[in-house]
Amino acid sequence: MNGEYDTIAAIATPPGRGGVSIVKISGHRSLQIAMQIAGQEPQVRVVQVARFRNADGILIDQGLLLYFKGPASYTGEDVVEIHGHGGAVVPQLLLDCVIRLGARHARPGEFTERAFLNGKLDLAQAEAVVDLIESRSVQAAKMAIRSLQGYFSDEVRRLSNALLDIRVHVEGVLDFPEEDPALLADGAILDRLLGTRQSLERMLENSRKGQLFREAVRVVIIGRPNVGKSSLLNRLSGSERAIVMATPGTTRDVIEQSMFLDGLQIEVVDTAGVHETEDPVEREGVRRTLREMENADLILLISDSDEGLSADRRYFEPWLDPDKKLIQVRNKIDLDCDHAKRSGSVAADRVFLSARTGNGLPLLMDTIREAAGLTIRDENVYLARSRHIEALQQAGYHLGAAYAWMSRQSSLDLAAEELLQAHQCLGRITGEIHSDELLGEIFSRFCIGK
Ligand SMILES: Nc1nc2c(ncn2[C@@H]2O[C@H](COP(=O)(O)OP(=O)(O)OP(=O)(O)O)[C@@H](O)[C@H]2O)c(=O)[nH]1
Ligand SMILES: [Mg+2]
Repeated sequence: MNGEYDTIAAIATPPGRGGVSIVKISGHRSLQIAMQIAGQEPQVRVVQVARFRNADGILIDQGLLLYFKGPASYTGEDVVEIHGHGGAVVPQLLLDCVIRLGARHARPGEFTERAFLNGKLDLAQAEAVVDLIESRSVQAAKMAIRSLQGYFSDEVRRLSNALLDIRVHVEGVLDFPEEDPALLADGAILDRLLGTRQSLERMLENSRKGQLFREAVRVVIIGRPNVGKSSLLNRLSGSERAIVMATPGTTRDVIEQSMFLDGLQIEVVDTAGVHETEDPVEREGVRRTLREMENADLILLISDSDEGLSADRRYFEPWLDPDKKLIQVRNKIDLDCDHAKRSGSVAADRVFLSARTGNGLPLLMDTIREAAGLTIRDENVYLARSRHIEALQQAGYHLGAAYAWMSRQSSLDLAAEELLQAHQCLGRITGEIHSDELLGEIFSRFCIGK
């Protein structure tokens, strides 16, 4: 592929102050440009110390030079990396030199796009590159690196190959019906189709689970005034983020705090206590609380007495969405020695704790993890994107239709068409089938220099 595309360049490190910056060049002119700037011939895969000069021979910087000869490089083309000093000026001067010597500015994601076009990565792997860079939790990063290594794509390909086998059979019967009439009648091919469909459903389920990890889980704390909502936010986040006072009506606005729970990012939201009031500021606070409840992935309803557990549930009932997960929390158990003793117990979705002492907090963490579906330790859960899930869903739909036609032993040609459609859906995930628009949409979301 070398020589097919023009030569591109970009600063691959983030802007601003920093010890080191990297200017990356990819394309058939990379080596020549590097030689002109460094005044020496780079050795393949050898780190060399070099002085970098502009076209007038003026020294700009000194640093390291690295050369990967295509196709054994990230993009599959000749790639040179110039490692210079960081900061606002030097990397830009180096890039200007490279551009003057015949490269052009790379678009966002263009290096990875070339890696895809040159067959170094498939499309799902290329997407994993940006997922890894943008991962917001340790779990998400782990899933992204697994996808980058090809585990997700391998699974898609396994399904795709199984489908191809079935298609070959069906097409064979269509072409030579007289030669092998028993081929479909014995049910073996139908069983295989069913098996493939089940594998696809499993993969879809695991992809849906993984989607949870793409964004932070929003946990909204609600309750009547003064029950200890702000105290709980502070305790969960280990900060003094919210004001805590003995006076009811202390919190009037929505307060958000980001935190990590076992490497997973959650957004904890403290709200104003809900009650009837004529105070316009408090009324606005209550309105905002109710709005936050709509945006929540998970709601923590706090009460500060045993009676409150049922009474508050009834009070909030009109605003509770039955499809939304709810955990009821009985706070202030330190004031009640019976409860303090059994802080480790949990009745259904009720947790007993003290925001003041921290007693019972680990149990709340476990319950949050469980309720938000974050207890997944399954290696096969994928950080899938919506487009992957849609493609899997469509493939499942076509397989269902193919099964229906085949089990009736009629309209085999329609079954073959459905199988072809399903096969193409899978091909779109890994990019075997792609359009320029799709590539544009995927790679434009990358950062420049990747
Ligand atoms: N003993 C005890 N007191 C608590 C506990 N949690 C909170 N409090 C006290 O309860 C009072 C109210 O606490 P906040 O956290 O401000 O309650 P809130 O629900 O945010 O109150 P508003 O914002 O006014 O709705 C404060 O005096 C806290 O010190 C607890 O676990 N035990
Ligand atoms: Mg408060």
